[in-house]
Amino acid sequence: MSNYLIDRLLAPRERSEKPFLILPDDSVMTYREFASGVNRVANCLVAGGLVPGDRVAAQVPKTWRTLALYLGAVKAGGAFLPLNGAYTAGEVGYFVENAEPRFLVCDPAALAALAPLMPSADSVLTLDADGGGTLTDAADVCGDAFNAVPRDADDLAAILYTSGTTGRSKGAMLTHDNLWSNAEVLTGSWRFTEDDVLLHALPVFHTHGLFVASNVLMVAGGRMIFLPGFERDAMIRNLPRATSMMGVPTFYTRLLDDPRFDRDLVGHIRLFVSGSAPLLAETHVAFEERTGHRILERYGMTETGMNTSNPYDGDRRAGTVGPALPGVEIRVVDPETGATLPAGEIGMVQVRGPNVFPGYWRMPEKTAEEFTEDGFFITGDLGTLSEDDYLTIVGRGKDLIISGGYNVYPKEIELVLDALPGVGESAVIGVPHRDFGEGVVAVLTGDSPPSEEQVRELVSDQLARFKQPKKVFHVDALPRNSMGKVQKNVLREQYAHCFDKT
Ligand code: MLC
Ligand code: AMP
Repeated sequence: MSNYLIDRLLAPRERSEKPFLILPDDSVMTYREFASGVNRVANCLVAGGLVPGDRVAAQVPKTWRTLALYLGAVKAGGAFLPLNGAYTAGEVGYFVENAEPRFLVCDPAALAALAPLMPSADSVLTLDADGGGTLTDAADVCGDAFNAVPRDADDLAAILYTSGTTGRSKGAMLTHDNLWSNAEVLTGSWRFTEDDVLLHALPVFHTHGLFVASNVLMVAGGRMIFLPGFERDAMIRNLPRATSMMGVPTFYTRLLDDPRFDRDLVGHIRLFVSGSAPLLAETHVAFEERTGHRILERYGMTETGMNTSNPYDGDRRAGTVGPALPGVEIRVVDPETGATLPAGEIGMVQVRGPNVFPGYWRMPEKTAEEFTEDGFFITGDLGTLSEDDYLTIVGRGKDLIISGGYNVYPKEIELVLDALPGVGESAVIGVPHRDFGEGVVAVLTGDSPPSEEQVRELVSDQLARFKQPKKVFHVDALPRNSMGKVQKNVLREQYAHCFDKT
């Protein structure tokens, strides 16, 4: 047995002198140099006691070393567990308690707050925005050769946490083959080759930036302009030397807002991909008018990787997410009966394929609830298939807000708000936001509910900034239906324009 993912993703290029990463200071890192970095990390983790199956959690800034940590952990037989840098120590505490990682790698600035979460000082390492820290110190004195620890197609390669409708986050377990099969299919479907240069400005703690973007470029043998995040001037500066870009819709609306973003700037680009949140058809149209490019929209999830994609050749239809990718099955069913619906009817989207995860970490009941008997994953998204199998996502059966590509589950926020002094009850909704697609809004009842500013202050230890309500409203009572359920649709309508001037 070999290491399934590493053998396919990295091993073929381990000795290649071709460029892999163009770093923020414009220096170039070859595949060989990167693979050496991966090996040093793997050696360092094993020397520190990592055994196959152990988790390696990381809440670190985005640098090439973050990618090396991901693959170093996998090559050493472990599972990578990346965490959003915006999470508070309280939020990280839950993930650590739930996943029991062997190592937690964090920004040195967060060390004092996070170290107490781990059982011993030697299980905490640091990595900063310049690539320095105790992980780097330890890795740099390790050898740059490492025999990959054997791992099978069905072994765990990563755990990515997604919030749940009940407020408790669930760790989606992703296997070597989940990651490999999806990367291989996407590379072919989107025609990535070693001539490609991807402008990479997404975070690498989510499926989109970590697996879709980085894995695909490795499969193709292409290179990435690896930026620490989305910053408009850096995007404008780098677009002319890229052949492709992947982004959430906010990337596209922000670029369109910049007069420098025009046809000439993107003359060298062959492909723009959008996903993680709905791209408005009007953005698609405005983008084509400005640049001559039709954005290729695709649809995926943490639990499944990518499920559907508009075609590379052929009709990229605005407002749709395209047909199922090769090897992936999509069906739309009646949420009540489970019966497959004919084309044109709206129902629950279900997916099956090698990309679909085996389940949630240590939550067999939750896993069972979200799969059908014949092995389809119930996505929680509502959609409809056309006669020629293009999927359109029309809404969500799950109570979820997607803000700038980050998921926010209202229940998690409501549990925190309900516990604040002066609050009777709360309802959290997502309403249209020009920049983030949806913005988080809280509606509170109670004798003397806290103001918007007070809410942000009071929840700052418990909720990452992107989850905090950007607007807070006070009402005497929440609207309810005859069953006593809060009518969020009424609230969404009532506050639909509250961000219009933002
Ligand atoms: C930042 N802020 C956000 C936010 N991002 N608020 C709501 N939603 C967001 N997404 C807040 C900050 O807390 C801060 O608040 C203020 O906005 C400015 O912060 P910033 O750091 O300057 O923002 P910026 O760097 O511009 O970030 C915006 C962004 C970023 C859109 C570039 O959010 C981003 O990179 N999103 C991509 C998410 C992603 O990769 N999703 C993929 C999930 S995978 P304050 O109050 O402090 O001023 C997935 C599967 C699939 O879904 O299909 O791909
Ligand atoms: P996550 O849990 O972060 O992986 O988010 C997955 C969710 O993002 C999906 O269930 C969809 O609701 C949403 N999503 C991803 N891509 C798209 C898209 N292209 N259009 C609409 N929604 C999308």
